[in-house]
Amino acid sequence: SKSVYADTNGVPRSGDPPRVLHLGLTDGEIANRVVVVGHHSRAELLSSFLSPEGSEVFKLASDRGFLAYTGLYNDQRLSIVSIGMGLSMMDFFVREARAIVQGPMAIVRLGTCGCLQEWVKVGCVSVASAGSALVQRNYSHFDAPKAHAGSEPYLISDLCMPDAELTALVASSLQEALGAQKVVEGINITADSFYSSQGRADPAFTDENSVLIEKVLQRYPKAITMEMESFQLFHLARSSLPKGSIKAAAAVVNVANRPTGDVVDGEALRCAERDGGRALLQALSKLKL
Ligand code: R1P
Ligand code: URA
Repeated sequence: SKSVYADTNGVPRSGDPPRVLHLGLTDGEIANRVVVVGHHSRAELLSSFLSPEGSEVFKLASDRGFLAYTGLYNDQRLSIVSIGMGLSMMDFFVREARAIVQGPMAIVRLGTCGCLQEWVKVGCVSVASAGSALVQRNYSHFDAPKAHAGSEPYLISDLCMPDAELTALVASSLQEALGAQKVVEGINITADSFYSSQGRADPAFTDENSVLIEKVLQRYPKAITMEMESFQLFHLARSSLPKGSIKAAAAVVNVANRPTGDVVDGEALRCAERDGGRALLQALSKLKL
């Protein structure tokens, strides 16, 4: 009988042509240059800037929640992929995309985030030029408190850096498109939850996170943004083989100012996604790969 998939100890594929399991894509269906986003509506919005290679822009929605578009921008082949949320989805995306693309890759994330600095207005876009750190719930601290007495409830990692050249292109392209006053550069914090490890209060769980944001800012006073994927993208890009074969950068729209409680309105978010996203397509199309 036909197996569900082959190569279970590697990067499994199924079907004919053989498709990677979760993205549902096969060789050549996405480009070496990718804008990766969290929300399908953001991907759809940006896909309107692509022109088709054939009769229409390539589009594929996988049964695991990924949505990919491939077409041309400035005569360069480019993809826009929506992955959903969190460290695992970014891991699925980077690994399975790497498996179906030949040669060097450049990946830029366009996300949304909460903002840790009072002075950064909602609707601004922040570039993680100074790197990203991961904040993880320390599971053993909660599950085996006696064995782990005195341990920290949250683990804060060292910084992981993006590709400097791609990041500089992304920052200058965003400044040109949005105006310099709308673009901020600094450190990103990626968290493994929207809730506990982002310091949100939830009376339904034991989280021990009332001083978490304070601790993060003590270690990284220039931390500006908090979201859920950029660190994983940078980490996997740096771990890719041959070394340096994936270049990564990340920009995020500030949708919520945590110190002031301000939140962005729908129209301002849509504008930042549209104009910011187009700026990222522009930056990617100019990069020498
Ligand atoms: C949480 O609401 C989601 O929004 C942010 C976070 O990283 C997380 O994925 O980014 P996206 O809007 O790109 O999904
Ligand atoms: N996305 C996040 O992960 N956190 C926020 O506060 C807003 C968007």
